[in-house]
Amino acid sequence: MTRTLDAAAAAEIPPINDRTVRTGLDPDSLYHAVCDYLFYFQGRHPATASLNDYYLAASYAVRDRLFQHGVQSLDVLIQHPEARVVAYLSAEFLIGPQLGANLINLGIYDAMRQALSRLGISLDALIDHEDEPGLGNGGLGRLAACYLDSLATLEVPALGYGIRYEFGIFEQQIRDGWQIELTDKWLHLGNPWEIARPERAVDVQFGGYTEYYVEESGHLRVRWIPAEVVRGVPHDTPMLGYRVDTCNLLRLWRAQAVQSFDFAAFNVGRYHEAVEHKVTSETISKVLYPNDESPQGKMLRLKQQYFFVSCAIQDMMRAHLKLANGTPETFHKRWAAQLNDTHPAVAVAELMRLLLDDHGLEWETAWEVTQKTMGYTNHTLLPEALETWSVELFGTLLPRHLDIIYEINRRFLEGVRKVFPGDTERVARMSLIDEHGARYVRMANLACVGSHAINGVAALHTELLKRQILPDWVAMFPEKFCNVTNGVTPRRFLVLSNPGLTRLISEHIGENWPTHLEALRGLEPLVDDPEFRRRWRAVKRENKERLATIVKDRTGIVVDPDSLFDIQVKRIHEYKRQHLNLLHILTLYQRLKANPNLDIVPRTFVFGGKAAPGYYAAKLIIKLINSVADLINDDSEIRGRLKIVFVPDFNVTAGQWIYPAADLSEQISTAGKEASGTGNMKFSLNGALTIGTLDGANIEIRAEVGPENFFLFGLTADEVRELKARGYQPHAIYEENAALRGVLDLIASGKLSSGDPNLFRPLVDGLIWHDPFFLLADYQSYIDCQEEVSALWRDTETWTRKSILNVARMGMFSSDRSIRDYCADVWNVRPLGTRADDPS
Ligand code: 26Q
Repeated sequence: MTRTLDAAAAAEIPPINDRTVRTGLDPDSLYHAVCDYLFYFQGRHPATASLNDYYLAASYAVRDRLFQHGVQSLDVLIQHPEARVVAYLSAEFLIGPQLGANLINLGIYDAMRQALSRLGISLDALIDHEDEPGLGNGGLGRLAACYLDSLATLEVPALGYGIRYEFGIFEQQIRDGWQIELTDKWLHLGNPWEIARPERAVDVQFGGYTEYYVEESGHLRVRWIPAEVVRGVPHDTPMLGYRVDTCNLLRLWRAQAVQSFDFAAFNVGRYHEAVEHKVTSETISKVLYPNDESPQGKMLRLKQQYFFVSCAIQDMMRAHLKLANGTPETFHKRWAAQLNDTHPAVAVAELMRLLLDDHGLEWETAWEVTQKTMGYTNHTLLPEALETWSVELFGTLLPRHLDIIYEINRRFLEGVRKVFPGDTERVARMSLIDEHGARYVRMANLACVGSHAINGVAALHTELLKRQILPDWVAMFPEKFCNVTNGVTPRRFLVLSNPGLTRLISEHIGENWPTHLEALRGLEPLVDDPEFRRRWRAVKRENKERLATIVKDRTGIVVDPDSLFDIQVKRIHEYKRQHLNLLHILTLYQRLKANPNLDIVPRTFVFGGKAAPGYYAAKLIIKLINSVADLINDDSEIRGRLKIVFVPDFNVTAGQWIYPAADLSEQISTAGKEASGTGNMKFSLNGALTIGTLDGANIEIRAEVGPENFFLFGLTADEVRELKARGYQPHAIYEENAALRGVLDLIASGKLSSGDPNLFRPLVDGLIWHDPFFLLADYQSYIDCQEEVSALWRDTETWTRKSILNVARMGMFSSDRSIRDYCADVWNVRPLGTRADDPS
């Protein structure tokens, strides 16, 4: 790293932008590159190589071209020690399959297709073969991945830091209508995209106790004597931007025992004990916790959080001191760290510890550096999702950090008391420690106090965050708050996944729109062109046929591509109200049973999503979806006019063929509960119309596409609050609304659950007597709105116009816009292009 080459040796190094068999982008170079890998790296002959062999060979060939850019980007960073680098700290990165996305970003999709066809191999087959790394639960993890794509595309130097889980999110299967979880084995055929960097490993300490000692200089210092040390080994995955030279890194840490073997124990025959330490150390990066939104206070989860945060901060400090010749006092000038929710919030205490204990800074200086480094993004309004850790557990695992948190708290609360004298309740609310009964460390408060910026993920969410969750913090630090509405990458969620629409769009408005998504506005005048509308429908039709084929393969259910594809895919949660969707389906069913010749719009209802394994109510909703499917799909009286499909194992890959095939996007959460949503953006970007509540980013989507192009229903967040305050009585609605009563009675009757007539009773009783997510309150409004959907569907031309306008007006939901907002409002960083020709 610090070695210097003499001038002659340096002159001999081939230029990194050389085009050779390892780097050429034409079909011929790619063909030779794939063959080289097959022969010399994998030891295979093309004639006998398996699909996996070809997948690996093509991926390695692509990876060479990524590394070429990666080395260049690193060089640019070394040349610019003054540049600020973003560290995106996240317990989850749901990056999706890499081969197709990298080919798109490199601009060699067609070249690779041609290269492979010379070998008789279909590129599509290789792309479909890739198992995605499921290193996240849902929205938060996928957002982190979209942001890495945009950071590189905007040529902002950045690293993603997280955990290399050996087992990501479980694979979902459906048996007898119930969700079954199988372990994810994403690594079983090898991962060609990552490269391990054992030489950059760092050690992480746990447990033990702290000691005070006096330095030679007379300063009182603290020493942490840990009980356990675990090694973190970084595994790097290159993250290339779209058609640029910037290639950033996703650096994920794997836990490794410092000592693989205890010889003392082995030699006396205690074989199990000899490897026990190795096993427990390495458990840290074994498995992703599959529950989003309702954290449990498990020691292992806190170990995971501290493990990757400590690895990241140490790695950043090392780079700062060595590569950039920096000092600990200037850490914040080099690094902007973003906390993706509270999961990495212990970074505040870890950076303080490094600065105080390892580098000897004074408290005030260390605190200033820390605050200037950190930004905190909140992703939830659900009170049960706010992370806390019992003080006892926290202190057992991280004794030094607990001391530091106490000291941060002492100084901070002193400040609060000065600003609000006598307001002891406020002090109790803002304290980093919850002292109502058992004591807990409040991670959101730690993140707030340790950051210079706090943001929500959609306009409404930021407003509610300020009003409901953090009003005390707004009163004290109004300048810290800002909104950054989420976005999605149009490269993966349009260019890669919807090639038909991509071609049609580019034919009319040119090819710049994937990085200048506002340019989609250029489609607006085309709504008046009947031929364009016809072609628009032809693309959608093709995408629906593709989905119909996959649905048939996976579930055996035959669906009609001419029907309205009405789709809800997302994690299963009561607040997301998949069961409200079911109430609509059953309402249509009962209408048809009462009047078999009723003229209704044929619909295919598609559901997908995972339930947290311990969340019974969510699992029961999955069972109910499948029971409704069984009841309706084969009912001869329905004559195929309603079809219900639950697509198992919804993930990034499945999303890529589902979003392009949707006519209607279901975004029906209880207003005030969904922080933002990002699936809503992916659907709309692919030409689906949305039926939705005024929740999360739906509000901004509706404002952008125009209220006339969005199906709105339901109570607003304020109305929900008022109704709750007045005393909500769902039972009264049940009594008054005959159709609703009919549907709920049907569910409770046992007709949907022949094996167990009482199966769905708790669900129905919950709705009639409690209904915490206001399904009954929104039922009629939803049904009426769905009537409008059906009426509009019959007017094909008007529907198509609205579909085009949705796409044309999605510009603001590119994650490029989100990243520009973060750069300007949170990180104060500017792009550091390897090509300085495109300042936008
Ligand atoms: C925390 C502690 C212990 C175990 C698990 C967790 C945990 C894990 C994942 C808590 C929450 C999550 C994920 C939350 C999430 O995905 N939130 C979603 O974030 C999206 C991106 O901002 C938003 O669009 C969604 O509205 C929000 O629900």
